[in-house]
Amino acid sequence: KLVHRGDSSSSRETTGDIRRGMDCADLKQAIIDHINFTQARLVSQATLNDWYMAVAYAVRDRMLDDWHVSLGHLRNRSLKIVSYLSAEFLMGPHLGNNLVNLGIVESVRRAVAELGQNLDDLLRQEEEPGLGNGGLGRLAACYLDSLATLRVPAIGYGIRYEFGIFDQEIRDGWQVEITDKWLRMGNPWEICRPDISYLVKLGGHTEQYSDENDCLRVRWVPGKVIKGVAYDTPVAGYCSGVTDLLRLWKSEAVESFNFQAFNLGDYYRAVDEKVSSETISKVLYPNDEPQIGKQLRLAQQYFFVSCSLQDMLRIQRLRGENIGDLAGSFAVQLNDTHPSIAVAELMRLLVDEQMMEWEPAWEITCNVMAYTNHTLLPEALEKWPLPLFSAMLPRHLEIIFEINRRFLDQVRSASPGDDGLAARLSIIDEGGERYVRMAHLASVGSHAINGVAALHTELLKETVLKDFHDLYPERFHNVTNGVTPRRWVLLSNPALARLISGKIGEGWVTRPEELRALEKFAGQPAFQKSWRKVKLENKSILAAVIRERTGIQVDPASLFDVLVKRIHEYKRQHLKVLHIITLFNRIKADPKSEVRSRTFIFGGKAAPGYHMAKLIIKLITSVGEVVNNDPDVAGRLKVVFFPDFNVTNGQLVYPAADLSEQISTAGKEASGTGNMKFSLNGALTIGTLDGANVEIRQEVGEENFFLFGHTAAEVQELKSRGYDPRSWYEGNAPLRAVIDRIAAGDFSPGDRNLFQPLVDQLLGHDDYLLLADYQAYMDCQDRVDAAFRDRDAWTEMSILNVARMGMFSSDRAIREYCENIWHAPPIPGD
Ligand code: BZD
Repeated sequence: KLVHRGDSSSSRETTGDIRRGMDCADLKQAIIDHINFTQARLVSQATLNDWYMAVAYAVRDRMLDDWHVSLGHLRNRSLKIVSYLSAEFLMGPHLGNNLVNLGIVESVRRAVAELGQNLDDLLRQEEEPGLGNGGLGRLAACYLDSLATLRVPAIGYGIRYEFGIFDQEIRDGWQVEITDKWLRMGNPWEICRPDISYLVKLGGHTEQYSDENDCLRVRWVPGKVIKGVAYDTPVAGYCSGVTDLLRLWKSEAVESFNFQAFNLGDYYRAVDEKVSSETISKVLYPNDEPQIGKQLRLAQQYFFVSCSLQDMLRIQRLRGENIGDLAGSFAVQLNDTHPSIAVAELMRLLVDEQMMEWEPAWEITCNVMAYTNHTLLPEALEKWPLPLFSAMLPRHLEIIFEINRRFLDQVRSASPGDDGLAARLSIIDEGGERYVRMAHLASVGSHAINGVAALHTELLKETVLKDFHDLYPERFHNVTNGVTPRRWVLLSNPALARLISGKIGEGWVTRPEELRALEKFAGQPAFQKSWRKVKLENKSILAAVIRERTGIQVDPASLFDVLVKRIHEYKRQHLKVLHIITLFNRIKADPKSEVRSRTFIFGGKAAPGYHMAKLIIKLITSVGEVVNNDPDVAGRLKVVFFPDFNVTNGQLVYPAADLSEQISTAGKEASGTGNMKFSLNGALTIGTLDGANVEIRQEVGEENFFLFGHTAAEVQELKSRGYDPRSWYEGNAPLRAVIDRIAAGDFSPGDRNLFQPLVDQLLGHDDYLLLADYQAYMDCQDRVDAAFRDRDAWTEMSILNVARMGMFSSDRAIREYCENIWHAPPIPGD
């Protein structure tokens, strides 16, 4: 008879000792067992991937005890569960992070070494789960890390895309998209839970009927039903003893649904049905703004929201609690409007399925939901054409009409006669073709609405959601974004982490305000020297990778000037190009002119349908081609486009930067989080007063930040006066020379028309005011050059940046959400 090895008699049931051992001998045995019994290989036959998988499983085993305990807390009625609903979780590679958070990097490194392998090789073997586009998805991942670290019971709910964000290759200077087959070699971190699955209806129509109390109710008769199956990934906190849950849904066909078709011999229709059901979670849309009104995208959103809410209702029952008390058990955070259909879906579940009355259901919904806005760009605000919406979600449209009717009644009675106001607030856009405005749905159905940086929240209140702010001022909050110092320093920059901890201890990892203690060493020559040494090593590592991936040789002693983020006109990668060409022109005019040695590193993906963004990539690589090979430049300037910027590559790039470029048009970047990762790794920032740059500059001190450009208010003012880019072009000789060079085909030999659309955009509209900020940017870059010449002063500024970045830890952000929005306390310590 088999005996359960663990302890199930005590209150703390465990898996037993056998797979928990953390010493070297235990780890070695565990790894070998997984090679033999999980990978089914002899050690002598094991591939690098087998070794990676075996180590991953051995580590995962060691996460399970904490996980079981943490999952047990989900049933603890005195604890509120945070449900973070997000269409994207950009987690980055798991192995390294889990080693860091479990505190077993060194013991696993040694065990692996004694088995004849190198841990770094195994870490490189992991294909990162790219289940997000950029900042928004990565923010969700940082927040899960902080939730677990702060011991808050939490579930991240999302979609298990079979294909994540595409891999980017650069061919002939252009971006080429390659499908991301991240599951090809298996995913050792996820656990499929076929027993946790829900049915999701789509399409069809609704019917009215009378229930047993003769109440009129509505039934949704779907055109199609699919199934969502849970795939769970443990998310370990940093030395916190808590492991939270990332639950991603995969869509499948309902076996019996189309039995009819099978029986009728219509086998092919049944097969089609299966394929189309599985399509829903097949691929991540690679659109980071503007919004695309694709039907499948709405199906994805509804699919994961419905599964997640049904799962929460199941957990509520497991807790032995009433559905009516849902708001005491769960705080649901809507990560942008992508999951905002949750407002209507929860109403449907409560009213149609739990047979609740409208008013109490609405009160629960509003108390449960909270909404984070991540963009002010009008073209990025989600809205769905009514015909598309009602064809897929007929019942939800009825519910939204009813929510809207009641809401607008209130508005009208508060402001009688103001029809304009009602039209502006309405969830339905009726000015022409009709749309459902998802930001309005989220705002009406949430008790809290937040922006992601101070400036962004203010602008949100003044512009996009002004009428909502006038109506519900108390709903508005600011929670400035943050990033986890575990992945973004401890894991990615171990040398810097060691240097810091050697000086001030390790407390900063969870209490980053302790970094302030570095201030007193900022001017100390010996410490500065060690600081520079770390940076130089990181730059050398990056230089080697750049060489390997692009063939370009760069000098680690040069200033590493880095701009990595999604490619978008508002982020102004092409303003950086104007700077490079300006320097190039100075050299061409006088080859002996003093131009400091710089390496310009770009990285980022362009949405596949965003032609201007793709052309900007081509411009960068084309300018690089000319500048890098020009004899007069003589290696002083190097331009690199680092292909396939993702979390893994970010971990290489941020620690190696001297200068962080945060140059978006003021008022356009909601927050930015790359800006924080750079500064936390000792890069100085050149930036506009946009997003979180404003607060970063406040924290690190204006003397340690290179500021330039028009403010958000000045941008508005310029535009309202009628901005004329051509006059800025004509009034500035160096600027004219730069644009003329692009237009003349100097970077596109044989094709003078190649960059014409870019030139036309700049001279004709220049929506993002590059020309208006050009001179200020050049002047500021000259100040950067001068500052970099004084190595000690630069190093001091770099140290002060790190010392003062504490507030940008995602732990601080999560504490604010917990206190001000979720009212969710941590699990009490053991
Ligand atoms: O969210 C970004 C903002 O642009 C940043 O300013 C901000 O720092 C981060 C986190 O708050 N937004 C996105 O990343 N948006 C997307 O990735 C996205 C994805 C799908 C559809 C629309 C937008």
